[in-house]
Amino acid sequence: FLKSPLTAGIVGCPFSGGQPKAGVDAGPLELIESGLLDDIKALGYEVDFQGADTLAHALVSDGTADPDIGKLKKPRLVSKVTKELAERVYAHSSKGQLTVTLGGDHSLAMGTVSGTFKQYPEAALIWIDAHADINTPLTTPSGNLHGCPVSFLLGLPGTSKEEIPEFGWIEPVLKPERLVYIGLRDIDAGERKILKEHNIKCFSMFHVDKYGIGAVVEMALDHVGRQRPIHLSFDVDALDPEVAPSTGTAVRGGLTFREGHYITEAIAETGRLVSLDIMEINPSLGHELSVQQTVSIGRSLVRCALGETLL
Ligand code: HAR
Ligand code: MN
Ligand code: MN
Ligand code: MN
Repeated sequence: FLKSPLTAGIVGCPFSGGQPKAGVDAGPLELIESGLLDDIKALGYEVDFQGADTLAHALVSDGTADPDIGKLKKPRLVSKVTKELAERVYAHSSKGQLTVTLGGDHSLAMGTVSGTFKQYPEAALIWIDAHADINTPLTTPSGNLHGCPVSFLLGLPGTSKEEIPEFGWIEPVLKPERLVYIGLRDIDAGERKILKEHNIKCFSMFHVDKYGIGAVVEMALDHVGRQRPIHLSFDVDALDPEVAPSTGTAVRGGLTFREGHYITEAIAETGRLVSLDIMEINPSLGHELSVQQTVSIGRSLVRCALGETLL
């Protein structure tokens, strides 16, 4: 799917508006400053980098008020930023580049997945997370849009143009059978119902323990189909908080360092990765060592997804 010379299109998204904690918007710059671009070049990729703050202009408030819509918080801001992001991701994808989006909170996936699937309508979405992020405007307990992106991409009840015109630009590009989760362990009641109703494949931490990460990734790839382009959306809170502490909604009992990296390596091995998100690194949470450790993991996940450990 990708054109040679292999080019990584890097999109930095300093955005925190999909959740309440400040600091997650500093994730992209920390990743870049830690040397991520040189890492990627060293792997043999050309780098097309638009700046750690690619979307910064979209973040500047134009003065319009952004009151809640139902429970949803900052809906217009999230919509505006993710719409812009979708265009950026599509611009990279349509040039045959492997797009790497650095978040920012996970509401950004509304944009990344929309942009990727515009170029690759038959793609599969592999979502690595402690959370399912599949709440709808009707089920969200918090109103935080980083808990909702998948429902918009699937076009679930409550997300249609008629019901919420503010997000009318999002097309329901995703089919439930092309979506698979790994790492889940904190699911809301409404989400559980949605996952069951739509028969969405979920490998929770129970399954990772039961079958081992190697088998889980094989089953995940078999489920979505082996020939499809892959969008990998990686929320670092999928990792255990002892491994990646600097994130806004840490949940105990997550993926080990190796399990997290194994996932990215196995996806790299397929040769079908077209888009990667690294989300929810919050450099303002935890002590300096925790932050360094978390940023460093974000960076090595990108390297592994781009093939570093394939010989
Ligand atoms: N399910 C909860 C909600 O909707 C929390 C999920 C958001 N946390 C994340 N996303 N970091 O993966 O509010
Ligand atoms: Mn998430
Ligand atoms: Mn999460
Ligand atoms: Mn929860």
